[in-house]
Order: sequence, then C-alpha cells, then structure tokens
Amino acid sequence: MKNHITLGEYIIENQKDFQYSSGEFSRLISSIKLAAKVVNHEVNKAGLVDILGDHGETNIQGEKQQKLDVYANEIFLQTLINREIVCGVASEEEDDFVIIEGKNKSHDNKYVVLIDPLDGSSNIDVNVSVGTIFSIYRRITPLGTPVKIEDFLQPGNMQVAAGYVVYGTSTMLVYTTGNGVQGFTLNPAIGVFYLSHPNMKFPENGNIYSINEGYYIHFPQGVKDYLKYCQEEEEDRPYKARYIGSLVSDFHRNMIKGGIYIYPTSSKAPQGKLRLLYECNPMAYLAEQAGGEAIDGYRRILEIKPTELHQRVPIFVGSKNMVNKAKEFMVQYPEDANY
Ligand code: AHM
Ligand code: MG
Repeated sequence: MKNHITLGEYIIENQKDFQYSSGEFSRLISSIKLAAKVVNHEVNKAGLVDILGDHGETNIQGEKQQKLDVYANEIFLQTLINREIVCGVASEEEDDFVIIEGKNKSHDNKYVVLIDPLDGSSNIDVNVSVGTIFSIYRRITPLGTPVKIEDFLQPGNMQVAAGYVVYGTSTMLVYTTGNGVQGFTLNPAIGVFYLSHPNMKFPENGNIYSINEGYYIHFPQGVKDYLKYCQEEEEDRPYKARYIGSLVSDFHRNMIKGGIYIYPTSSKAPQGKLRLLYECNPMAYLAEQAGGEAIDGYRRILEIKPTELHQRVPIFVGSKNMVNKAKEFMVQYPEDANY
C-alpha cells in the first residue's frame, strides 16, 4: 500500500529545510493547521445555518451568531495566542497589530504572523470557495521586548514562510518555507491533511487570465492593451477568462493549470484593492517558489518596502511568461507606475 505522508509528518521530516529550524516553527505551522480545521468545519456548515435557525440571532447557548470572517479571525488569533508561539499578529480584520506575551509576560517568541483570515468572504453566501492567507516573518526588534510596527512592515522577501488554505470542493493547505511549494489535502472524515501536491509549479506558459473585467473602463491603458492581447486570435490565443472573485481559488487554479491573476489599479481603486501584507506578499512568495512571478505591473512585489499595515498594491501574479508579457505592456506607460 502506498505510504501517505501527513502534514504533521512532513513538517517534522523537513525541519532541516527551514533555515531557522526550531521546534517553535513546527508548532507554529501546527497551530495554523488546527485553526484551519476549525474554520473549515464552520465554513462547510455555513449553508445549514438558516435551517438550524440561529442566523443573525442568539443561539442556544445565548451566543450571537457571528459572521464567518469575524469567526475565522478569532479562531486564528486565539489559536496563535493560546499556544504562545508568536510574539505578534496582524490581521486584515484588525485595525492594529496585536502584541502577544509569552509565558510570564515575556516577549521571547521569534515570529510574527500576518493573516487574512477569510479572504473572499462575500462568496460564502453563494457556496463559492474562500480561503485563509498567512505570512510569517522573524521579528527584527530585540527578543524580550514587545513587538513594534517595524516587525510587521518588512518587505516580502524577508518572509520565512507563507501559505494559504482553500476551503473548496476539498480543503487544502498549501505552503512554502522557501524550498518549493507543498500542497496538502484534508481528509475530513479523520481531520488529517495528506501531502497530495508535492512541489507545486506554475506552468511557464498558461492560457487563463483572471481579472474583474467589469471594471475595464477604469483600468490603466497598459492593462487594457494586455487584455486586448489576451483576446486576440493567434495560435495559442484567445486565452480563457476565469474569475472566481476569491484570490486564493483563482491563484490555486492558475498555479495548477497555468494562468495570470491581475488586480490592477483603477480610477476607482487608485492603489488597487488587495493588501500588500496580508494578500500580495504571501501570494508573491508562493508564486516565486512555484516558478512563477509577481509584480505590481513594474516592480517585484517582494521588494516593495511597506509603509503601513493595510497598504494596498496592484498585483499581476502567475505563470512567468504571462506576467512578463503583461509587464511589457505596462512599461509602455511609465507614468502609471506611480500609483
Ligand atoms: P476581501 O479581502 O475583502 O475578501 O477582498 C479580496 C477579494 C479577493 O479574494 C478577490 O480576488 C477580490 O477581492 C475580488 O474583488 P472584486 O470583487 O473587486 O473583483
Ligand atoms: Mg482579503
């Protein structure tokens, strides 16, 4: 019988791949794994809430039914806080970062986690996949002191790990520690993630483009020109358009099949929509680790120096040749690089 590797086993066996190998890091990934399972359970029964009768009301324990994104935020934060593994967390759902004290009010933990607990959450009501995105850095302020904003405002190329969970037709946890991208699928019957997609790679070329074309009129000219290119009749074109509206799912599909995901600036969203720290950096790190690329149209996402926690940037991410082709169109309009 084939020997199936679980996520737990994989983490232990590959600790050496992680440059700052320590039990602390394994515990950190394990706590994300645990929170992912809890959120998965809740996301999967979302459709039942109305029949069970507690939607928007107090439930039988007198607790108010929460929105799932708020719930996911609390689960991830609580899991990381309870296990005392990280010194701070920043979340798309929180205005400010959270300082986490270790045992005896010490501040001796090394890692900070940045998280988008439930990305694409408006899709839940219509039974479409959503995801969790996470990003891990080593703190830069001295151990023993409370974390500061600069621990969170590190450029993406300082990430030590990043990943996502996609709550889809099956639930997967996909992550990198800088040695390629590994994908694990949850067996919901027994609550165990198994390595199902070892060493995931973006095909160098692809034929899928993912963008909200409804905003076409508001896009910069470089994006309009690239879209025209995607739609031209050539040997390998027109490309297929696929847009779920859930970054994690669109990215996941494009990584498997080959494609590009774009959320550009627009006259409506002059900095783009997606957040550099919670969405773009982790996806850019995964993309590069899978042989793909991620740019803001002009520059590598991972080299952008963040200036604020909830900063937004435009993003073009996916198969290498597709991202580079899009860049060729963007650089024709250098004035749009200053968004
Ligand atoms: P969110 O963090 O508020 O959920 O927004 C992020 C989501 C992405 O998952 C998705 O790709 C994008 O927003 C869709 O935005 P739009 O509806 O503008 O196309
Ligand atoms: Mg989000």
